[in-house]
Amino acid sequence: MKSPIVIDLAFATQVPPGIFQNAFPDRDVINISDPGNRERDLTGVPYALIWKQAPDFFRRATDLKAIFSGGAGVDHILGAGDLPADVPLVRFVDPSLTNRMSEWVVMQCLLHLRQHYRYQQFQRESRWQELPQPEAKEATVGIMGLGELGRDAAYKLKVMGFNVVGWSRTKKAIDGIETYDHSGLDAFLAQTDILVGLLPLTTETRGIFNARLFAKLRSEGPLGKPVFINAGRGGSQVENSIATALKIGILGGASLDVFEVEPLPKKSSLWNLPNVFITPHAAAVSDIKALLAHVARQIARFEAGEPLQYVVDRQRGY
Ligand code: NDP
Ligand code: OXD
Repeated sequence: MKSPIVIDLAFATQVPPGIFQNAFPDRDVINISDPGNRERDLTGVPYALIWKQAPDFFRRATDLKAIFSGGAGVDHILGAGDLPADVPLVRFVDPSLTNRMSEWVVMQCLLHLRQHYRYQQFQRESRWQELPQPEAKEATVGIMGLGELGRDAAYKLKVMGFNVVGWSRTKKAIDGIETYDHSGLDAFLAQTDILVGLLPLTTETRGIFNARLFAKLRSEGPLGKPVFINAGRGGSQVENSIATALKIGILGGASLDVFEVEPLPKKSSLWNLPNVFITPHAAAVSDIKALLAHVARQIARFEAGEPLQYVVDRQRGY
């Protein structure tokens, strides 16, 4: 048998039985969500696949050689005080995740472009009424975060006809898309009608989507007022500012998949504001088969002495 792997995925209770062992047929697989494994000794286990792991996880798994995140984001792991400093942390990058995210982003942009919220209201009132419908090319979508997800969303929005601009920490060259680096934020915002957040949560991005930023978006574009869409992390947005901006007309609408506190508390005013679409952190869920195949591939590379892919830069925080 090869070295064992411990799995502590918050969503493990919903996966089909046997799927973990099938993915690693030649290893002992310790699934923490199995009642028999709750107290298992994890010393000597070199690999961990985790998503919202137990608070004592790193105190128990003291001999890790590689840690795999169950998702693309790693803020949930980097925030653990007892995370071992020198163990590589690998995030999940896969077309199954990227495609799902782009589907969600394109759908939200189209819902706002085509005023779907109002048409749904009209339908409930059995009201036959047309609204002005700008074409995608008249609207500029600004994407904050041009990584694996942001770049794919940019291409697909472009295919739909949107004018797309992008902003990232370091300057990117993407065909047909005007890009800005960190210093170009204001110029980027000034032409953005639909702002899409696909940023990781770091000390730099925490609270970045706030009243000051919303006030810099293009205010008289084809949608009337700018729209804010976020599927990165809720910690990057200030929800009071979003609600206020919607109420006073700085923003004309929003689509939110991520929240400061999840699940979004029932008392949040965001649930009931007009032209707001809310999804429960479901824009791009990790496909379990694809995730396990990715981890198996990375372990095979590691054991063959090849470099791991998608290793998180701890300094940058993503
Ligand atoms: P990547 O690491 O590939 O890309 C991150 C992008 O953000 C890069 O372009 C990076 O810039 C940019 N960035 C980071 N920090 C800053 C900063 N301070 N200022 C400007 N730009 C910055 O991540 P992914 O695209 O794979 O994923 C992005 C995030 O999406 C994840 O971290 C996760 O939080 C979220 N996510 C949400 C899901 C959901 O279902 N809602 C599903 C999957 C992911 P640069 O290119 O210069 O490094
Ligand atoms: C992720 C997520 O980071 O689902 O993959 O949020």
